[in-house]
Amino acid sequence: MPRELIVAWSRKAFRPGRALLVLPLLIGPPAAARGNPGPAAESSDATELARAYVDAFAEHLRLNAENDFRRREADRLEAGSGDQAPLALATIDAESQRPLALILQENSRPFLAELDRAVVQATRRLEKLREDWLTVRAKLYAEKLQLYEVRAHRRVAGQLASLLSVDNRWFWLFGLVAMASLVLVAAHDRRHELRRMLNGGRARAMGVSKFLAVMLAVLALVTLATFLFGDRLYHWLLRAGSGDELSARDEIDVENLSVAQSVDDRRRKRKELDARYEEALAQRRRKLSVNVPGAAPLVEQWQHSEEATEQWTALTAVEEGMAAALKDDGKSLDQLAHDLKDNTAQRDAFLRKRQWIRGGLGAGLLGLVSMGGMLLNAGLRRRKRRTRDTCPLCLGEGTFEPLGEARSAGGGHVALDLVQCKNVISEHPFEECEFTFMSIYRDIVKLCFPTLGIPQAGKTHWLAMVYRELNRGNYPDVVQFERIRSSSSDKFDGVVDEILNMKLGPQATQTDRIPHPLVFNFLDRDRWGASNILVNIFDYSGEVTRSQTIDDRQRQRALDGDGFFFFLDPLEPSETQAQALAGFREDLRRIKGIKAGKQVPIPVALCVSKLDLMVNERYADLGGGGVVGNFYRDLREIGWQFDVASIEARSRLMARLRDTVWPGWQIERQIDDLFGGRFMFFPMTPVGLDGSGERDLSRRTIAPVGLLEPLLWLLHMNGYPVINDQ
Ligand SMILES: Nc1nc2c(ncn2[C@@H]2O[C@H](COP(=O)(O)OP(=O)(O)OP(=O)(O)O)[C@@H](O)[C@H]2O)c(=O)[nH]1
Ligand SMILES: [Mg+2]
Ligand SMILES: [Zn+2]
Repeated sequence: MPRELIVAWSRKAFRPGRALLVLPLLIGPPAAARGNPGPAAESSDATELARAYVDAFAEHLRLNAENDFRRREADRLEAGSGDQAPLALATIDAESQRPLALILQENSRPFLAELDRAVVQATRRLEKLREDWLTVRAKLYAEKLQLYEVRAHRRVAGQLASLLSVDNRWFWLFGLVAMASLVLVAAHDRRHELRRMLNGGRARAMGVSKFLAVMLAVLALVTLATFLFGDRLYHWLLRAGSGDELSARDEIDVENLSVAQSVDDRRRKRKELDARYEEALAQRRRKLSVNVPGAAPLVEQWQHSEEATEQWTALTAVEEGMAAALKDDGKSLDQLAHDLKDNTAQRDAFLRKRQWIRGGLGAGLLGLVSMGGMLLNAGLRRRKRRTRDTCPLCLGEGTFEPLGEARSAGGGHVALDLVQCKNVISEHPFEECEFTFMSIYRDIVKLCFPTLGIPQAGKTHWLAMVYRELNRGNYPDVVQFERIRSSSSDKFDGVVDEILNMKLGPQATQTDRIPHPLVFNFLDRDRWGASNILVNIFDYSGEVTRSQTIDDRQRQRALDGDGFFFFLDPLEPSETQAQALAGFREDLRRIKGIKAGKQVPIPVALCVSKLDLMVNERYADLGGGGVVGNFYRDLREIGWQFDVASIEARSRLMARLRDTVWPGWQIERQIDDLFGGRFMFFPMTPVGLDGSGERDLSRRTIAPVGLLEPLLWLLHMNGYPVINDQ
């Protein structure tokens, strides 16, 4: 996607009104989720239960009959009685054996055929009976379950339970989807805050997003429960609400369980019996298969009749048992129908109430999501208003006044409205903020980064060179900086000119008023939508850090930033600087109202400038070797790339050199507790490393290194992804 498109999209797509677009999602569910409210709602459940019961019951009857049959047969066979025909055959003379066997076989055939037919018929009858019974039983269960529900619904807990019943799960799901969409919108809008949090910072103004996230979690939990546990949860709640020992559903389950158990029981018995029965059969077969021609088919016939008889016996037993059970169930059903008739009014009330509950649930979820949407909308609007009305210089709110009709009058130019902050900073002498800028920038989010550090640490020189580099487009591809003209940009044009052309270092920065910030229009290339913000860099005088107290307005304003450039001067001993850092830490804690042990989640870039002048210091060995020489060499090896790894490597290298430059000053320990590890050393020089040691700028080639890293890092820590993570 071309960048213009991304930018246009990111600006347009998140007008707060769009957040409400997710609402229609919720209007879908009633139609989708409207089930039949009558007994049919449970009937599939009841049918399942009934089928389980009927099948188990039939199995139980069958096993019972078969077991009986096998026991009897085993007894009989072991006693030696039974079909003696083949045995008798053996006693007859050889010639008559074959014809006689044939006659016997023929005689038995009609009986066997009759038996087979009876089995087939009984099977068919049984199938029909099973269907009938299943219908009755399913109906019985459905009525039972509903009667129980009707009764349980008289209590509040029962009504609450139906919120979670399976037929409402689509409501929950759609509610969840709608809420999730809201949370996504909120998360996208607050992505910088989220990243700031991930980077260890504290996100501001996340109230609404947190509320939405909690709602989402609750909805997700309920939805998951209704989908996973379905009616089990509902019945459990019904029972808990009605205070019964067993719910109707439990009773049914118990009944089913007991039949299933007796089936298991019979199966186990059957196994013992089978061993005995098979043995008796085998013995019998051996006895019969005497060496008589034609006896084999007789034995087979006998065995067939044995099996068919068993089957028939079992079928009749099942049929009888089932018929009796069906009759019983019919009676129970009549009774139940009677009960239900007595409860008609209640039942109607129950059905109506359930409809109302469902309607209420839908309305509740709709309300919840609309409320979330409205809160989100209001939050977005509030923030927008605050951004629009806050002066980046004095932080006054609602103090802008239009300026500039006078300017636009002549020349036919397009009028670019200016606004000016009329905030009164002090009464004696009377002073107004007077910060002036174009009104088109009012709506853009502004980040403020002050420069701190003792006088002459190199703040102004650094900022001037940063300004020059950014103006010349020397920044990484993933970002874009655009200068915005202001009084301070004019001033810095002059400073840059002095440094480069007149080869003069900057003048000491004055403390007469809060410095006007150097403003850059910054654009990142966030893949979730590019962001456009104004970066305000305030160049404070070193006096603000060294000698001002917390009562000074300048110091107060200087400590109110989204990140700090704290300059450390390697040419100055540690005492003053350690004190300045301690004072900074203490006053920041006081201004932000942070108790001891708590952290301010603001990043601090510890900028160590004047790298090139370290060679003249006492700690450096003459001739360029030693610690400082090694440091230069290692720096060169690491290089000056803009990625996390090399920024960290340079910071580590600087931390190692710290003990040489400022023996005994535990910088990291001094600030770690307050900033919770959100600091980094940035070795740099706005002049360059060639010709190290030479103070006269006219004899130096200007080749600055490490200028932009601290700025990019502060932006990165504020949630604008500009540094490569690999
Ligand atoms: N050689 C060299 N000189 C530097 C470097 N950084 C700053 N300087 C010089 O150090 C002197 C002080 O720099 P400034 O930028 O004015 O210091 P500052 O921190 O703004 O000082 P105040 O405004 O008084 O707080 C100037 O003469 C700079 O030219 C550097 O990296 N190398
Ligand atoms: Mg300065
Ligand atoms: Zn102002």
